[in-house]
Amino acid sequence: SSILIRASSSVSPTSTAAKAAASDDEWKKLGQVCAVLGSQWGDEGKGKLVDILAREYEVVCRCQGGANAGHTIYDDEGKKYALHLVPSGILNKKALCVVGNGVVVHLPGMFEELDALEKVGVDCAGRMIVSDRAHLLFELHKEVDGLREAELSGNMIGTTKRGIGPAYASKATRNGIRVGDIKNMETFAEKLKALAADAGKRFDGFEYDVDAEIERYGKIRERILPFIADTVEIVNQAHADKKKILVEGANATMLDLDFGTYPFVTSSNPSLGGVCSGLGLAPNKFETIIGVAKAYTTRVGSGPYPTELFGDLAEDLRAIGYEYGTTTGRPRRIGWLDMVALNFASKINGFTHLNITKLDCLSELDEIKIGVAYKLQDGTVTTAFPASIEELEKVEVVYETLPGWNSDISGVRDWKDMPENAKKYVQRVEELSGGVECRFIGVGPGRDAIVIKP
Ligand code: 2SA
Ligand code: GDP
Ligand code: MG
Repeated sequence: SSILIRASSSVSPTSTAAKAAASDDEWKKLGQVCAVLGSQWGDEGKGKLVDILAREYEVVCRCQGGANAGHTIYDDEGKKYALHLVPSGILNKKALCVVGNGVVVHLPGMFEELDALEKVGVDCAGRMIVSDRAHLLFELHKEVDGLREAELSGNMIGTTKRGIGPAYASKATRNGIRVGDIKNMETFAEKLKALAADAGKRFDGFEYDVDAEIERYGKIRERILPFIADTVEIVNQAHADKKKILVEGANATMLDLDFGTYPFVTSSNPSLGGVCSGLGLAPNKFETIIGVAKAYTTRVGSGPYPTELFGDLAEDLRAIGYEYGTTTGRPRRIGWLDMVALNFASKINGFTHLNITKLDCLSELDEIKIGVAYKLQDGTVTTAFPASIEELEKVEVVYETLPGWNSDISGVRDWKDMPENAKKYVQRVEELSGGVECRFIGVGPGRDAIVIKP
């Protein structure tokens, strides 16, 4: 798969805000360690913010998930990049990119991604390291992902079929294989055979040429060795040396294995707990935790979605926001902003700031709704996010309606130039979130299309 998908004509070269902001003190106030996390069901625009912030950070880390993530970035020339496993800091030449221990790594896919980046002129050599403790994701995990989904037939999770769940299952079962294991090909081969035999016992239709895979990894071995590092030591040393560390969340809190709409979730913890355990950096080191939230919501895959929209409005928003999966191309489901879910995510992660993205996509609406509470079947109105998906499927959302601004804001770069009703929308989100500051407001896909709220 090509990383450079197409040059976009709609994105202007970096000009005002991002450049000015990069030298602005605002960035410095974000602290030495900053995490950018998804607060909804993914695809909030984390990649874009990480790419912008990466200019000010020396180390950019992924901590969980794998190539199920799809982070889209436009560079200064408007070239589009879709990153999956490689941290979005790769476009900043000065940043060291770290793939932490909590990530599940498909090595052939990772090298494909790096090769595609090199091909379009992104120099990756010596700029990325991979944790020796990270688990390897093999072709067999993808195969099992597909077989499990097929078994679920009508109740499919709607995974990305990238083998994520099965790879984390191997890790938890304790028969997984770690990146560091590739140093010894003899024991590596034994472990892979045992892993394949295990899957063969469980699934009738399991097809996997383990010998061919061992041979493939024998070849990959030479290439991966220079990447393998004790990232726990390196990241903590970087911290001790006062280097600035940025964390790129993948997936999102509502897809969290513990806090999301289980079982319609991913198999890692995209919330702050997973960041700490997936990197080996202690919680008290995190000064800034930015929750990224679309001004509306989207979801790919199955599962309850209280504020989901259908019909013309959903279709219009899908078209305006180009809401299709970055990894799989699947159309995303669309809904109103859900403050019950957002406040739940804020509680779990301790958001210090919010980045409201895609506010420009709401510009044509006369009225904008925000879900503020759920009415349960017994009539109780709650602002707590229910654990039970049966209950969630039956909630009635209580909405607040705000007037639209009926003007294009994609060219706005300064808060003072924002239409009054757009300002009111952002301020209302801040109020409803209990005062979490909406520092960043996305008004377009390009690097420069960001407004920093004073
Ligand atoms: P998986 O593959 O086991 O992690 O799938 C489990 C659930 O998690 C959802 N999931 C995602 N949701 C939104 N975006 C994701 N990344 C890609 C993107 C998705 C794509 O950026 O667009 O291209 O389709 C992502 N990854 C996992 C998934 O839909 C399941 O609901
Ligand atoms: P991520 O997974 O959170 O990094 O998000 P994705 O890259 O999967 O999806 C977000 C999409 O929205 C991408 O196509 C981005 O280019 C785009 N995007 C991000 N922020 C904005 C914004 O403020 N406005 C618009 N119109 N598009 C945005
Ligand atoms: Mg995405």
